[in-house]
Amino acid sequence: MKITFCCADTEPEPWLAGLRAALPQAEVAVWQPGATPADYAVVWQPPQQFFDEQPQLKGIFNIGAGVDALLSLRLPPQAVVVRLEDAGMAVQMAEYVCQAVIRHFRDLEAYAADVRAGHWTYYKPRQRSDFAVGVMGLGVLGARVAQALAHFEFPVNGWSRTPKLLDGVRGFNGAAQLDAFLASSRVLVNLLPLTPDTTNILNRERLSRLQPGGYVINVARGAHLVDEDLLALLDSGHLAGATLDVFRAEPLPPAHPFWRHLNITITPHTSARTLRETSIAQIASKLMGLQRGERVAGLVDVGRGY
Ligand code: NDP
Ligand code: OXD
Repeated sequence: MKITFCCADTEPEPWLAGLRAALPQAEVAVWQPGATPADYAVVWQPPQQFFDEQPQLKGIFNIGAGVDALLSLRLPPQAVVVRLEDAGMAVQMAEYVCQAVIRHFRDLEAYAADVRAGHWTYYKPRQRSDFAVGVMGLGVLGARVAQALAHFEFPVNGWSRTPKLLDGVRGFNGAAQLDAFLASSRVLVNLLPLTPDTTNILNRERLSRLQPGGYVINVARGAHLVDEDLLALLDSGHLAGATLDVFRAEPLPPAHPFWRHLNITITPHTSARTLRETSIAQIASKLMGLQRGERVAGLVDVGRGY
């Protein structure tokens, strides 16, 4: 069995060593143009040429949860696409989102600025009941985030395509319930996959429906958010701020206004990192399952887009 590895921005050697250790029966090599055909591919944002040269692939393993970049390519039609499910990302996402919600709710940014200026100041505590958090996307990551927020006793709303029952989370689903979900939320957390249905979903019309003083946390994909609509709603005062981890262009271009906006906190697409060892163990286990002819978890529905 041959495995080809083609991952942008990823040091290949530790991955190759880990894959060889987990799958000793496999030949694992970094893809080069013109390389001999492989059975399986381990990829992150490969070029189209990679698939054009490998029409025989049986399975494609994406070393991330989101498959939007992969599905924008022409893939061999018979190959199954398998994504990472959690693999250590859910707890990271819960940490990141909870800290962003809590930093805003507890005015920690303002306290830090005051302390830097040598001021000993108090702000009036906010009411938790006024801080309903809406989580868009209740999949592997969104469900974990929603439950972590519920443990901090925030009122939590969740929105998904199909109905979901999660403890401590008021569920909304489908396009028909989106407005009600937004109107019930003050803080909005985006954990949707990027698909034709969700591109630009965080636009002026939708964000205006959040409760006044709304706060946006985008940890999914930059193309979910219409940047200028967010800026306009911050300027108008309808939104109080945003924490953004993902952007339409990454790295965020130096002239982009998000860099300098006082009410926007940015991080460089780091809210939930791919953890190599956990990911290799998951890929190896699913690959062996496929070899045995089993139906493995985490298969991407290419038509649906996630
Ligand atoms: P999942 O596929 O497990 O979950 C997706 C969720 O979105 C599901 O609940 C699904 O609904 C819902 N959904 C999809 N389309 C729609 C729609 N049109 N309307 C309403 N709900 C919809 O994904 P993950 O939780 O694993 O990951 C989510 C995203 O997080 C990834 O696609 C990726 O873009 C991003 N991500 C970002 C990272 C970062 O570092 N910033 C790291 C990892 C992931 P249903 O349950 O009904 O199918
Ligand atoms: C992912 C990501 O999709 O890191 O896993 O963005």
